[in-house]
Amino acid sequence: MNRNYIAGQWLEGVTTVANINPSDTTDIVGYYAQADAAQADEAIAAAHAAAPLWASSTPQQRADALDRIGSEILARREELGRLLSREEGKTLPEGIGEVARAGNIFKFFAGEALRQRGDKLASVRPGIEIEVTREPVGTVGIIAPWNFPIAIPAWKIAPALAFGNTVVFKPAELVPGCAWALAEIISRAGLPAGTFNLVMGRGAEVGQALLDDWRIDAISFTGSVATGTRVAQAAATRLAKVQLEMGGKNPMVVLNDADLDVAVECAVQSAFFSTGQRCTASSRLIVEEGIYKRFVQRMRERTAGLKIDHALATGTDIGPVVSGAQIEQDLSYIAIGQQEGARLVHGGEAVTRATPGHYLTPAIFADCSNEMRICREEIFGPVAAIIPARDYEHALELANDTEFGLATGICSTSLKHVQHFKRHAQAGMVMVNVPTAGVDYHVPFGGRKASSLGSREQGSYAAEFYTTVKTAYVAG
Ligand code: UN1
Repeated sequence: MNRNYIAGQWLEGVTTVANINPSDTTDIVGYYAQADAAQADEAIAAAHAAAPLWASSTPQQRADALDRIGSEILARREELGRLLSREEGKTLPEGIGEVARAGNIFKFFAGEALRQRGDKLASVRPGIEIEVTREPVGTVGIIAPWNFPIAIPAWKIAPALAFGNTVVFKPAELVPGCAWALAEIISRAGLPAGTFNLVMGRGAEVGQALLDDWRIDAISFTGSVATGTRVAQAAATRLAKVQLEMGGKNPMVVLNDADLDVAVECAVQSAFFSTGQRCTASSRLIVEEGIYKRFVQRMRERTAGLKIDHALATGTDIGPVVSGAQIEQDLSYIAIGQQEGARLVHGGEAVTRATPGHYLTPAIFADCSNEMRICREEIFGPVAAIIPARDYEHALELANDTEFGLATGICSTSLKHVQHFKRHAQAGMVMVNVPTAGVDYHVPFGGRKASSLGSREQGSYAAEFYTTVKTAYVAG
């Protein structure tokens, strides 16, 4: 049984849960401790008590610890990638790729710990000098989703530690395996006891404890808009710093002058890979009339050639949906799309394979209207809606007509339209002739509107959330 890590000790939980493989529901990945609110309280107390010591650690200590963590993750990428794919259901190459990303993130923030920034300025008053420096925020509560079981925890935990904060990490209930493996690696990196704590458990209990406790100075959350809104409300009540990454309904615009191969590849990858379970997935494909028929045809052909099977089987392109509840949600949206009058041109069916798992063929809806629920609400599954557009201006209008604003894409060979789109797309990230999903790890990540709240994650921009600025006035 895999235990929680609190104040430098591995502790039993109050209960345990089985971690079930979505590719084969008879396969139990392991049993994991479940903390309750009292144990979350212990973790918060430990992190709070450890904060002054870690805040006064040297940049070298922090860089060394993060570098050690990153090196071990990278060295074990095959093994951890297999664990990730087994518990979450993305394919093995995707699992290994994600683990490598997590390792590289720790390496990047090892460097960031050393690259400190500050300003020294003259005052407007005589004889006074000003210094602007950054200090740790204190203790950070990290609440992660299930769809990137190691990369998202990495891109929150690494900057938190790099900038001198202590951490209480609550992973998603569906993916304790990678969270535990990551915690185990961190536990051997030489951090003082209490600097990093793992509490696995239910959102309603452990997550809520992090939201409500005054000793948690900042909360970084990735998940749904509904939960994110509750996180923001709780943080506002006690004026805690908050950073939210939530949903998307990301558009991919395909213009008449697009390279059709590139456009179809971008669409298929963004919409269906990782089983469409990415907040950066392209779920609305907005296609100009002149290329519309050919695009729909090619998209169907390419999707029909994809192999939907066990995440660990060789040659699988798309693994299962993560859970029974999620496939129910996907299927109910597919039914809604049909009721709304969208034309289902491919897939959308629960299918069986050699092992019992949550297998769903990717669904392509054509002739959609942007007003349909399948074009407005995040489904978080392999469901793509193709929407016809009269011309570029109409496509841009449709792309921006959404409550979300995470990633947006355009496939075109026209410099004029690409430049215009980059400026006028209402999203945090714009992708030109590349998929909307699958981002780099060293540059800012985040969105606008209902997709994000607070400052950006990743890259040097992460410092904004994980530090607080101090302005010192010194008279000589
Ligand atoms: C990616 O597309 O590479 O939950 C990352 C998500 C995002 C991460 C996407 N926060 O899907």
